[in-house]
Amino acid sequence: MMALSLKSSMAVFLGLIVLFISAQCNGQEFHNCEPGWDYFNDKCYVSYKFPIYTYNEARKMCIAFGGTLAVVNNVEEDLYLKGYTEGKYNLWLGANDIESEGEWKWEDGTSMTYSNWAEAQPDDYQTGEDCLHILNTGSQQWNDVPCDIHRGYLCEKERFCRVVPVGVESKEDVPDSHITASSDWATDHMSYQGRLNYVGTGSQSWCAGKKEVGQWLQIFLGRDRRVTGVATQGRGDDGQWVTTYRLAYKVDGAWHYVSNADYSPKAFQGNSDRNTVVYHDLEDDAFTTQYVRFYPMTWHDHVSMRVEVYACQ
Ligand SMILES: [Ca+2]
Ligand SMILES: [Ca+2]
Ligand SMILES: [Ca+2]
Repeated sequence: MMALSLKSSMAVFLGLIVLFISAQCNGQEFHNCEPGWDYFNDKCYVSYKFPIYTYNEARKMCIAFGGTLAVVNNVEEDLYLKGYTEGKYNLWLGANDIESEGEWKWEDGTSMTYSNWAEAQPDDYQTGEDCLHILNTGSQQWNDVPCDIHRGYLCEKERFCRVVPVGVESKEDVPDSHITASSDWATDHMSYQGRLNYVGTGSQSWCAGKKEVGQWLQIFLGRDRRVTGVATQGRGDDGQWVTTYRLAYKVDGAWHYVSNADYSPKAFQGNSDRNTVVYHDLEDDAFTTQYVRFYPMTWHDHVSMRVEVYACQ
């Protein structure tokens, strides 16, 4: 009896672990590389081939893109990166020995465990050569060259984006003051009641003050976030919901719609009942912003909705 109960508690314990792990996995979604970036071995790469950047300028470009100059970790990656030279472009890679002559360090702070120097390199030739480029000729091996000459470059960045709700529902990073609207129906039908799954006092959703196109519900994210998805829901305590909407975001003071290929604003399918959550993965339409707006275009009975925004953690 003892043995059996021990065994069954073990089974429950293991079952819980499995549940926990699968919940963890279901809570994450992984995105591939952004448009313009190439995927290889779980990383994303982009190149700029024309020789107009110093090492430091190229370095800054890659950082601005959210990555670093390419850090070559192994022979597979090295072989892959050679392809970008096309046999004619010398490209910066992310390593230098600026700090201490002869001690090569990658841009991610790691020391150089894998290397593929061309014969007689690195030679710190003449006035000194402290930056690494991949040679366009021969076997496309590596050479140290002066950091202020002009080259193209290779950037690398992480592929994965762990998608999480920004906190409209949980209120964690989105206080009431971050949820605003073009208009509100009444003091108990406010924008901040537009949180996904809101069931508090007043209407169980934001209700616009006007049943008109042009109304919006805005979420201020508090900082730049890579927005990858949105979800909407109808009004919980009444038969009102938004059936289609547009999505806009602010960059450098200007609003942009998420658009179709012909630049017309994309129409997102909204809701068809009070409580079902309709989620949209933005995929290649993902954008980086601090402000997201939902613009209801069509609705059932009233412009009423609850929302969540999803972004890379
Ligand atoms: Ca790498
Ligand atoms: Ca050197
Ligand atoms: Ca050299």
